[in-house]
Amino acid sequence: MARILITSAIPYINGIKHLGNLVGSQLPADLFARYHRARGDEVMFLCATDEHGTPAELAATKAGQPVAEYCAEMWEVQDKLGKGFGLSFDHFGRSSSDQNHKLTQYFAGKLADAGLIREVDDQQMYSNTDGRFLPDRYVEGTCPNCGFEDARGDQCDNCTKQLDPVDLINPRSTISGSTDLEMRPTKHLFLGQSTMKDQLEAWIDSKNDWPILTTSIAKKWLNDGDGLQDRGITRDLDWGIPVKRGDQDWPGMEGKVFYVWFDAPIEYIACAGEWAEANGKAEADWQRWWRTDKGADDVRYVQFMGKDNVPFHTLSFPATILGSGEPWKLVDYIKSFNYLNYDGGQFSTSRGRGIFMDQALEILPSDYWRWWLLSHAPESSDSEFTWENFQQSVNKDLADVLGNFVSRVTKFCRSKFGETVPTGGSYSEQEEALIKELQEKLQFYQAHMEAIEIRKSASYLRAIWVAGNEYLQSAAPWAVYKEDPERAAAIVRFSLNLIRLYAVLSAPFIPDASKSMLTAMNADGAEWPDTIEEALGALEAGQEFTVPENLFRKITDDEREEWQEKFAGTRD
Ligand code: B3M
Ligand code: ZN
Repeated sequence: MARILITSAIPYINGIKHLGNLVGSQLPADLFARYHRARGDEVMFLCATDEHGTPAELAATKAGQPVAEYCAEMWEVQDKLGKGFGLSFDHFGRSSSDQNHKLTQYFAGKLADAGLIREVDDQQMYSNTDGRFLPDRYVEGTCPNCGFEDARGDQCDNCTKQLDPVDLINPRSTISGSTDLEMRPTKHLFLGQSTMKDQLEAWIDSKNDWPILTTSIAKKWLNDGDGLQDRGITRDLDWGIPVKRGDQDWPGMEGKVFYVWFDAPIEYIACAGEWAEANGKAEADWQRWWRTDKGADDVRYVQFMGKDNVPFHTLSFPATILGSGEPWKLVDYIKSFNYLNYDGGQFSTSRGRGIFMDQALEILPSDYWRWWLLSHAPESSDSEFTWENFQQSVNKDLADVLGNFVSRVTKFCRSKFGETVPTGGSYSEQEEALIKELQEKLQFYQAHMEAIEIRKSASYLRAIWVAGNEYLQSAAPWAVYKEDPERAAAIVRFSLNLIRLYAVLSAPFIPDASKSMLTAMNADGAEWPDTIEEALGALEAGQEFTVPENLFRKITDDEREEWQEKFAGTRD
């Protein structure tokens, strides 16, 4: 039994996430977690809300709420939507937790002890109109790297370059729009990641199995311009984790907080502490996932994220971990994603463009979305959501192939043999051939799931469904029944077993439909098959089953047009 630690990038608290966010981290991480649990591995799957920094403050101001209250409410909303999409986190934490406050301050203390933190008399952007410093997203302007005009002070969304507000061309305040900005002196802490360049580069070079998307972004910023730059890890903001050195005050840093990108990845660790507290576990129970001196040496740690988050996870966070000089678990594999676009443009939270998690669940159950999103995951390039493609995939894969198979088999059996697995007859070379075919496909399906090749996994799962449909079509028990009811009984028995098999294999992608199939087959708790042959003998003659409700319905052309129109504009 392997032990697998899985984290999804923690979504900013500033509003409901769109489907592009979902498919770039939380959903594929959930697929991987469900798969490994089904294979009998011990899994710890963690996610949380990212509650600090300018995104939280700006959103709270817009909502007219105190930021702490805004975050508490939005955590509830995101938690509920995550559950609605079947995201099976072991814990959904908050980066504002006590655990993260303590651990972030602890890491800062360790890094300072190691001589990796410098106090810098810095210049920061100050807005005369707003009467305050403007860190990170409080400033927007033109990206010096690619010329994108709406680059944010912390990062360019277009080219992923990490920025400082001072780098922007034609900077403006996002609070007031004012361009009456000046540089004012202020003191900040800088993490000396430049001194760790060689160590980081050697570590990244040792990861020759990582996706090219991950390593290419890491290498790009590792060797950008003058190489890896030291990063400011504190900010002049009210909301956040107060700057401390362990539990000691940090003279000169009063009233300042850590930079959100310093504390957010530390929340991956703190979240395990929150999990322990919420479940009455001991410190050792979470440390065995995170400390290599406390049992985490045999853990495989996999992270999921969108490509814009890669620099922070390949460079900044490892610098924190390595720099601490302590035996914290480093990531083993980083699965990163390109962007999902929406109907000819980009999904956009700030412009409310696209489909958001709450809206998606209002129109269709989560399995429909999970299937489409995962089977179209933007792995090797950006991909695009269109309503035509969504309608086509749902109607074909889910309704015509899988749903129709289940419905035909169970309804035919009920009408001819009743709601029990029929007795009699024997299997022929048709069944043997299918067993062989499915055994091969299963091997590929498993191999792609292990390798986190999501589209390929989906296409093998689809092929497994299709093979059953083709078998049913050619075995044609409804035709055979007239001449040879015993043989028809054998075909139906075999097909009912296929439903049980499909339920098990499909569960990571479409957990709700899988549950319905298992319940209908009276097979709750069915386990991942060792061999197809064995699995297809699990339901024995005489066992009762029920005909499930239609698993999937088709999306009509009228609905497609209606939704296309409804989601053409922007939400408020
Ligand atoms: N909250 C960015 C995002 O939601 C950021 C990820 C943090 S992961 C430690 O895309
Ligand atoms: Zn740029």
